[in-house]
Amino acid sequence: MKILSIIISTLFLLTSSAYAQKTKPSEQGVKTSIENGITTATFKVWGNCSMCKKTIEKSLKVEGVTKANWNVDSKMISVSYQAGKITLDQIQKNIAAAGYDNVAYKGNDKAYDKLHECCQYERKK
Ligand SMILES: [Cu+2]
Repeated sequence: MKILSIIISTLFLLTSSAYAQKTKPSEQGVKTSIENGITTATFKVWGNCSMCKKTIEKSLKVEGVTKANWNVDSKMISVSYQAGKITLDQIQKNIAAAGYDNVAYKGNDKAYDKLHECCQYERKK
């Protein structure tokens, strides 16, 4: 009986830690897939126009990111990266530092204020 309770508590710990990982803020509202060692994450980034697209994508011209494409219409970004070189969290921080709200972080206010008038999108609530 003691062994059984150890097994049950181990299972409980495993499932609860798996649950905790799934609900990390940086991973909420993010779809990821891995192919040939490259992770691709898709998530929402608030923004308006093609100038926003340039700014958002420029914030991801960093080591480890192999591709970044923000869609003006759907406001979804698709980022491909090498998980050993950069984390999803860092990617989302870079976008926020450029002034853009995203699923995990609110955009930096000073950077937002410096954006072109047409780029001052309606902020995430
Ligand atoms: Cu814009």
